[in-house]
Amino acid sequence: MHPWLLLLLPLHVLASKDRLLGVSPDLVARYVPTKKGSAETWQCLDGSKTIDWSSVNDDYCDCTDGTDEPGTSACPDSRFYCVNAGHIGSYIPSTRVRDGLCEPECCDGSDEPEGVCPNVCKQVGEEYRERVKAENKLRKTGSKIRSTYLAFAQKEKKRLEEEIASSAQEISAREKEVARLRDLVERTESLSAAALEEKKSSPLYQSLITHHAALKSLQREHKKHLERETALGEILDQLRTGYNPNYQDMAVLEAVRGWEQLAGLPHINDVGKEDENPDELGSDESEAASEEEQLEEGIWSTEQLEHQLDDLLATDYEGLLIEHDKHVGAPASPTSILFNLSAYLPDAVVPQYEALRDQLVSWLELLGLAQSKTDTAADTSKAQKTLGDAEHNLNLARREKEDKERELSRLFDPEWYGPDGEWKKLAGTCIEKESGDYVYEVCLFDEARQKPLKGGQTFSLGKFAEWNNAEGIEKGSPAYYSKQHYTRGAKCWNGPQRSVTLDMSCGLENAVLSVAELEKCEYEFKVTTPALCLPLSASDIKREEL
Ligand code: MAN
Repeated sequence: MHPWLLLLLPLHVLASKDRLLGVSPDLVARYVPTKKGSAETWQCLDGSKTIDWSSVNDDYCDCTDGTDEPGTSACPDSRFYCVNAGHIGSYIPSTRVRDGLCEPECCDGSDEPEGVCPNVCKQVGEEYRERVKAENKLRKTGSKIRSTYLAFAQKEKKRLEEEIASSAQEISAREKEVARLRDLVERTESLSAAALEEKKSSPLYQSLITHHAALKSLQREHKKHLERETALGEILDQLRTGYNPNYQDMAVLEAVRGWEQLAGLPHINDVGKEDENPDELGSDESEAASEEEQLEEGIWSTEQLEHQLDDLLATDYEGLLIEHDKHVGAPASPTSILFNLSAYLPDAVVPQYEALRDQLVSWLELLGLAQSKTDTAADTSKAQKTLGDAEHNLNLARREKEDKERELSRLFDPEWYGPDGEWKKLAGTCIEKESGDYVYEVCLFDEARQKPLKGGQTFSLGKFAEWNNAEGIEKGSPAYYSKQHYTRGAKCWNGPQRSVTLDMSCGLENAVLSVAELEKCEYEFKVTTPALCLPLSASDIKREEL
């Protein structure tokens, strides 16, 4: 309450001015005694008790709610109101009343006995008003810049909406194109399959297939014979090592001798004697070598037959057929006559003829009545490539549209660019500050970095995560937008991942004022921005006056 308001109070109240010490202006009207004859009584504010008016502010706590002692420290948990005439009134806990200390909140010194604390409210009030004035001036100018941010958001909304609409059109055109190309690929593929079937009926291909079948049969028979030979060899080996020479059975002896000769084995009776006559062995070896078959050029050796025949039989004959076509030239297509005709025409009409021809061919191709002059396999892969490219472009257009939709949804989202989109203008704006051995940079809504001045690794200090997440902070309130958190930066050696908190306030420029590493790898940037310069309200302007 202004001091002159006291003049309006009834006389009996003025007389008991001390009773009103520490009472806030909104409660003054309730500190009035009730008169009954010469007695004056008063009721505690919670209505729990009626006491003598003289007991108010008598430094003894009577009321359970402590309201009888607004100007002393007698009741715990009560508040003392400093009038602070010339400045702004404020409360202090009553425990700080008459403790011999001058409270900065009580510039009038009313919490202490007269003469203890000087009344400095005039000077404090003037300084305060100057400060408020400067702050208001800053906000006034800053809010003009801020309003351009709001206008920017509106333009962005329009731009994004238009771009999304045109993206949607582009996507639908691309979808149709993809569908058309997919159909074309399917048709080309079936055409190409039919053409392949046709080519397969060529005598050369048929003969190749017959050769393949014969070779495969021979391979099977060959394998069978080899197995048979091995089995017979085992039988004869048993006979050779197990027969009784004393029986002089000539048929057995001849069979053994015959087998030994065929298999290149020494006679069983001579086994173990080779060491005594090394010369003989040497001559055997040279004989064996000289017996090596001399193969005609191109004829396969046993080795090759064993190891390469399977590969040969696994040949892709259809692939060969397509390759073969390329070597010998594609068969004449229904359109080929059109291509050869120009050679017979007078030079003057050739360009018009060629233009007409190309148009006609493309119509025929479109209608599926003609194949292009290149071969069908090449057509298929060309069509597939065109389809692949079209699908890729469609996906790109879809992704672009999704990005724009995401950006639009963030535009007026309180958790992103604010309810008025005031922060959108700053998305991606990079501001920096040199501090110590580093330049600290933050690209708003993106990432913060620590760049060493003397060379070395730049560390990410984190990516934009959220606005002020402290407990009790209301989403969308000015306090909410006073802090931004950037988290999950480069891991600190033996510590957490680096992170930054931007502590932001109204300023005419987007700037980093200072940087501090409050805890190891936890940084705080003091930042100013016009986005926080809210337009002045009537009460803000009033604060300048008193
Ligand atoms: C680097 C910088 C410092 C940080 C240390 C932690 O030197 O990122 O800010 O304190 O790493 O090891």
